Formats: sequence, structure tokens, C-alpha cells
Amino acid sequence: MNLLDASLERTEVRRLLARLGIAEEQSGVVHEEWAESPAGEPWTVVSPADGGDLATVRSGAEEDYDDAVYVAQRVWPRWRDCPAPRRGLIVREMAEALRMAQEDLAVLITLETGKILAESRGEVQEMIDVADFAVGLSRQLYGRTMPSERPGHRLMEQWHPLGVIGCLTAFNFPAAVWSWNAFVAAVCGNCVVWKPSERTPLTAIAVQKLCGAILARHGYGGVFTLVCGAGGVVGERMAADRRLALVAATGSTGVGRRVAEVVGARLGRTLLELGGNNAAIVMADADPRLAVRALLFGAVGTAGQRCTSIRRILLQRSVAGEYREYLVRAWEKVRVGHPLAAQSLCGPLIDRAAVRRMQEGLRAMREQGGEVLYGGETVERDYEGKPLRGGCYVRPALLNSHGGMAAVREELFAPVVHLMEFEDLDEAIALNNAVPQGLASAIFTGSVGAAEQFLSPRGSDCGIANVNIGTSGAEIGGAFGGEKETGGGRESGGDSWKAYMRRQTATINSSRELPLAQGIRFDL
Ligand code: UN1
Repeated sequence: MNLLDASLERTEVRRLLARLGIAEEQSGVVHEEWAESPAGEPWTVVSPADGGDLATVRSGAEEDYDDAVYVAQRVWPRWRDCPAPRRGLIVREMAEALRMAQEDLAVLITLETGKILAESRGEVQEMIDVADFAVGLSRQLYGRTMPSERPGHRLMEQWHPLGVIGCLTAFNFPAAVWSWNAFVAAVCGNCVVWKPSERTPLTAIAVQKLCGAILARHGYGGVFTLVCGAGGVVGERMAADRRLALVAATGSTGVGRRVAEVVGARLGRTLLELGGNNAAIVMADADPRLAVRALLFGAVGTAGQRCTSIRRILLQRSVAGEYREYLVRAWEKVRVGHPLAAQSLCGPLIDRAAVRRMQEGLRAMREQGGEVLYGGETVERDYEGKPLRGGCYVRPALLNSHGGMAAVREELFAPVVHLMEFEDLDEAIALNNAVPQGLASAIFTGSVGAAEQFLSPRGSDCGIANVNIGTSGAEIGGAFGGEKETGGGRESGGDSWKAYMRRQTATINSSRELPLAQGIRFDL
């Protein structure tokens, strides 16, 4: 692959897409087969890396979505009856196929999202990891037995598949977040209908082609289906659709609230992974070298477009001055550049609208009393002076902010970090918790006592609480998600598989008597 000028020639893009099975005019809908002429509006996917066109996607509308659910419903009884360990073996083949396609998929993710190649490789690795995890899980969908209070009785819990579930994903992790849901849901015996972000359909199409082919080979085509389409059409339809036993949604709090309302009105189930507003606390006894590196990755990684990105750095007052200097020095060294260039640390934002939102956000922050310490401007030339095309590049920003600013309670999906000061740990924890979101949090300290307080019930109120590492970059083995406006869902590791199953409590009487629980007598 020619990475000259850190951008791909048109023919190379075409070859990459062809290797991944994507045509220049590509259907974005699959049910049994790829739909010939889906009913939605076609749209052209533009790379934020250089503003160039990647491919045109023929998107789906309501009827295409309905076809996809119909196909999923039809295959589901056979998938449900396929033993879980066998389902696991099929997911294992997906892990192998992803390993083979890792580099191509990573390049596509980089072209489509603008995240740097190292992070795109990490995203595919995250898929492989969760697939491997799901394979093991397929033999560990454990239920419990409990001692019954009645003689000759057995009391137990077991877990059954839900059926067809819907999965809505965001642009920033166009593949990994689907795999958290899909691989785990699949070994649990569910079918998954996927609506990816309108910004990143090509990654979804490539992943669907790869996994769908494996399912079809085993006679289970339709277990995974894909409907690229407008959120207002396909997403709305999904939320309202009673045939879906669960709607798993990742995105902004606004999107999640809408999904929760519509699904809630039909008393359906949701699994929500929404906005974060993640703080990192830096105590005076922290190791500054370690802390600054972690803060940099947390704030600037993925150009600040992870739900786990650091949005607020809380500095203990006695060291705040020196940390401001360390941070500005580190931020100055960030190489903004084309995301395929090996030296780039910060690629573009997803699109021009995101750049506009960042500029508007910074303006509002200044009006509220925030002071820009560094960065925030758009960038037209990379770290070597070469022109950057497409208009989506920005310089990561650091601000001096204060707790009275409304902006510190909002998630701005961009590399903008608020620096705030605190006196003692109690105040730091109060600041950490003083936002509507509750996804990720971190503390940097050399003190076991401070770390333990941060992790205690009177510490961080977030779903993720880290010590001496940043807020982002979670491993797949732990349950991922957050509290409050983050939506309360847990995906990926731990026991989050339970969200994709229904729990059944069964009591079996093998005696000839009929003793009633609670000692009730009800005899004739
Ligand atoms: C997201 O930004 O929606 O912990 C997911 C992380 C990644 C996943 C982020 N493993 O940053």
C-alpha cells in the first residue's frame, strides 16, 4: 500500500474497498442477500481525512428494515436451538476472519472516521478480543440453583435468548461497539439487526460481509443483518418496533433519551451507552510523568471523540501551576496530521459540522469565563507543514475553567479539556460527580488511601473508576457503561451477557407432596 503523502490514491482506495467486498456504489442493506435497490436515499461517504469521496451507499428505508427483521425472525428459532457452544464456534471463525482482515479493516476505519491508524488497529483488536471472550462465554452461560425451603423441591435460575435485538451504533467506534453487542448477543442465541451511524456505513458493510458470510456458510444467514439508513427513519422504526426484544443504543444522550422514551412507552428493554463527561483527578502526590502521558491519551486520543475521553482535568491546587505547564508543553507536541501517517497523534474530527460545534462550544466557554490556555483553532497544515485537506483538523485545546460554567456539565465531542482546581480529595470527588453524566473517571495518586476513597461508595459515581490510568481505553473483560445520563447499561465483559437473555426461575417438585411456600396451609 502506498502511503506516500499519507493519503491513499484513488485506485488504492478502490482496491481496499474491493478486498473488503465493497462496491463503489454499494447497497447498505442486507437481509437474506444484499438488497438490490433499497428504498432510502443514496449518500456518498466522504473521508474526513482529506475530504475525498469513498463510496456511495444505497441506504434503506422502513420497508428494508422490515425485511431485515422478518429474515431475522425466521432464522431465530433455529439459532436459538443451536447449542450455545456451537454458536461460540461460529463466532470463533469470525474472530479468525477479523484477524486476517485486521489491517484492511483498520485502514478503512481510519479513512471513514479519521482516527489514527494505531487506534483503528486497536478497534479491530477490540472486536477480536470480544469475539474470543464470547467464545469462552458460550460455555459459561451459567444459571444458579438455590436451596429450596420445601423438601423434594429444586429451585433454579436459567437464561434463555431474547430473540431479535436492535443495535444502534455511533461513528466513533464504527465496529467495536457493534461487536460488544453482536458477538455476546449471538452466543446467547439472539439475532442482531444493526443500524450503524450515517457517517460510517462502509465499516459496517465490511464487517457485515465478513461475519454474514460465515453465518451463511453454517446455514444461519440472517442472524446478523444490516440496515444503513437515516436515524430519523430506521432508528425511529427500530425503537418503536415491538418485534425487537431489546434495543442497544450507543450515542449522544439526546439520541439515547429518544430511544428510551419510545422503547419505554412499549415497555421494551433498552441497553444504553450514552454521553460521558469524564474527569481525571490529579493529586499532589501523583507521578507527573505517568499522569501527563495518561491525560494526553485520554484527552487527545481519537481527537477527543470517545465517550470515555477526558473532558475535565481536576488539579490539586498546590500543583496546579506546574501541571498547567506540563500539559501545555505536552499539548504543543501533539502532531496533528493525516490519520494514516505513522507519526500523527491527532487526526481530523468526523466532519465539518463537528468542527463548527467545537468552535461554537469554545466561544460559549469563553463567554462563561473560560480562558483558553492552548489550542482550539482549525489546522490547515500538518506537523511537517504539508497541507491538510477536508477542513476537519483542529488543535486540541486546554482551558482554565471554573465550576460555575454551564459548559463544564455538557459533553462537547471534541478535544477540549477543562482544567479546574480543588483543595482536597473530598472537593475533587464532589467535582467529579457534579455533572449529569457518569461514565468514566480516574485518579492519579501515590496514596493507597486516596485511591481507596475514590473507589469507595463515597467516591466516584461513575461506571468506570480508574487509578493511575486515564478514563479511556477500557479492556473488553470488564463491563462497560455508566450511570446517570450515560444510561445505566453495561456492555462487553463481566456479566453483561445477562442483558441479552431473559432470566427464568424454575421450581421443580419431585416429591409426592405439595408443601406451599411461606408455610401456607390450603387443604380441603
Ligand atoms: C466509545 O467511545 O463509545 O474504553 C467506546 C474505550 C474504548 C471504547 C470506547 N474501549 O475508550
